[in-house]
Amino acid sequence: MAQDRNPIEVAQADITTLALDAIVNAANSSLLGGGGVDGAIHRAAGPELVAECRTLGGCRTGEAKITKGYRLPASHVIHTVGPVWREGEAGEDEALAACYRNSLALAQAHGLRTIAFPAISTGIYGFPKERAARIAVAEVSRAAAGGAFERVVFCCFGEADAVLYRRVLAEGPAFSDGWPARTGRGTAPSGAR
Ligand code: AR6
Repeated sequence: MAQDRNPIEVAQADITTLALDAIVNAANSSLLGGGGVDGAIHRAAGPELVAECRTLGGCRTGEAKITKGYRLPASHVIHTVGPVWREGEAGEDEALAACYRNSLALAQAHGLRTIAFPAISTGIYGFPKERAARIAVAEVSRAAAGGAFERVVFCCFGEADAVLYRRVLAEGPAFSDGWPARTGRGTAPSGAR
């Protein structure tokens, strides 16, 4: 389907206030709640959320699972588990990319067209923020290029994160497979293709 407008945007907000088809939760593998954005989402959704999460059997790093949104303005929550940062030597980049890919695929499989992401892994899990933003922008740009989404929001909690995401988006996604070079958008890494 042709895309009339760029569906990707940056918002500075508390993700629990967004009325979209889905918000993404940066969860842990138990899916039973925690601190950070996970705690905020569970508090705002109410106890029905953890009750549904208990039926899901947890979630492995990089994977994603979906629940209803209960008392949230968002109709669904997509729970994904980001990698804990270990100096970049334990496959963290690929695991983080998988969080975005699997969350978007799950949304698409459920016919959800508006979705917001927090900056997964960049809080308690310690993933460097700019490196994470580049991975997020690359994966979201790739998925959104197919026209499956009306809105994909990078929901930043602080102003510095919003500034970072706007800059990374303006620079364009860079893929190791040279994808932007094929479409003439963004900057392919030198030597790609
Ligand atoms: N809305 C949007 N973004 C938020 C909000 C909010 N209400 N609250 C925090 N952030 P974190 P992680 C941002 O620590 O690093 C939990 O205990 C925050 O500023 O929530 O993936 C889980 O149960 C940061 O940019 O998630 C796991 O154990 C981003 O959300 C662990 O933390 C992610 O920070 C996951 O750690």
